[in-house]
Amino acid sequence: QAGRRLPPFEQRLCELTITAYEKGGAPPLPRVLGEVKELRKECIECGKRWAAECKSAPSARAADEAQKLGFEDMALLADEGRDAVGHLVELVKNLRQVPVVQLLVPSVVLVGAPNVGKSSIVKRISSGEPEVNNYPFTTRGVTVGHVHNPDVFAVFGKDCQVMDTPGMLERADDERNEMEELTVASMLYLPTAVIFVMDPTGMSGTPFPAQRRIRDALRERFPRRPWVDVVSKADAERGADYDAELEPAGALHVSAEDSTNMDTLTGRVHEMLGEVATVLQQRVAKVQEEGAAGGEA
Ligand SMILES: Nc1nc2c(ncn2[C@@H]2O[C@H](COP(=O)(O)OP(=O)(O)OP(=O)(O)O)[C@@H](O)[C@H]2O)c(=O)[nH]1
Ligand SMILES: [Mg+2]
Repeated sequence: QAGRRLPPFEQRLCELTITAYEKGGAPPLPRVLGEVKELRKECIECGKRWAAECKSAPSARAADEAQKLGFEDMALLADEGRDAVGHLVELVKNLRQVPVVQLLVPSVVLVGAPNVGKSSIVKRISSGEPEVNNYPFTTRGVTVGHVHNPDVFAVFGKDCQVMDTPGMLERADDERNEMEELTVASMLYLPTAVIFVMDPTGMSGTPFPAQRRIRDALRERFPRRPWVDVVSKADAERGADYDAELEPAGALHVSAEDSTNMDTLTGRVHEMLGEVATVLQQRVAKVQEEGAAGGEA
């Protein structure tokens, strides 16, 4: 319920956390909430009943006795509801672990199959030491760093975010697991540019042609996003399934290991952040205008 008042990205994170909690064997949230609501009602009724009993007791001693029985009754009720309340408490713990990302600063996300070198690139292009965010619904940490862009800073008063995503696998959208849902949600709801990373070495475990198909499917879904294609691990040998023909046009060959083309990539990142900032500024202005118009009406 409350989730519906959150910004869409955070709403999605809540949903994914709840889904993962239910998948872990907990009963469905609506049932838990129903049980807790019922328990609350019963507790209030029980309390009122015994309070009335105390009030109309013929003697102080009888009132004491009624109070004692009332407490026992309440304790029984609380015991009956222990499981439901326990589930709710556990879920709240999980929700509190969801990391907070800035929703209104220009960001760059690195997307690609698992193990292609995304986090290594985040580390190379971030200023300072990136943090690792852990989401309750995926076992993969998400590396979050920052890039200082003076123009963006002048407008937003904040550094831009650079983060990797938990990775994409090749399969249909309706089969995506939570780690992929998080990747898609980041792109859908955050003001992002994209660095798509493909690993040509065969070390990542996803064949090069499959990586290209993942890339094309995503590009088709987000055709206007500021985007740069990157082929990683330029310092290493190409794998058997690598085919130069399968590289997206204009792909940048980089290495986090020996810094090949890291400066060029950083330059591209700043350009893209500028583009994202422009779009974001327009969006913020529009929301403010609508807010002002709403206020006058
Ligand atoms: N030779 C070489 N190896 C690299 C390079 N970048 C990353 N690696 C290696 O590739 C592996 C995966 O790198 P990560 O940066 O963790 O990849 P990732 O895409 O973030 O992986 P996940 O978060 O697990 O999906 C690690 O063993 C790295 O050491 C590179 O430029 N050259
Ligand atoms: Mg990573």
